[in-house]
Amino acid sequence: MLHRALTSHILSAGLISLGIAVGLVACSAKTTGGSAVPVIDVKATEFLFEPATISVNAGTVTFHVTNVGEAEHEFEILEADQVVGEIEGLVPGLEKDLTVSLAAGDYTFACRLPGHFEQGMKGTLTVTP
Ligand SMILES: [Cu+2]
Repeated sequence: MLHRALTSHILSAGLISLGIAVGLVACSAKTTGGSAVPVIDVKATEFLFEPATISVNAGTVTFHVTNVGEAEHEFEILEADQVVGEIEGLVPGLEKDLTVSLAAGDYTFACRLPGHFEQGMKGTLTVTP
């Protein structure tokens, strides 16, 4: 009798802590403030971005962009032809953060300095709900 009661107590305690763990994971993935903002590292060089394809969850995202090239670049996030956020004046060696709040949808990112976009400084950004 005692053994049976103890077992069911342990079992329900296990289920409760599992529920808490799942809740925490779901929560941190959706958090829009605090320290849980995902950081995406992007490298800019002549004449491309690495990676050129990025996928993130909707919400607040920080893009940490480093110019590893030898020319000045910029990093613009666009939804159709609307600029959602940008980093300008990214001289060689400089790294800058851009934090934006993104709704689900298809975006592009680009360096629109003369000739750069045309030579391949662009990428696609997919934001999933
Ligand atoms: Cu550029």
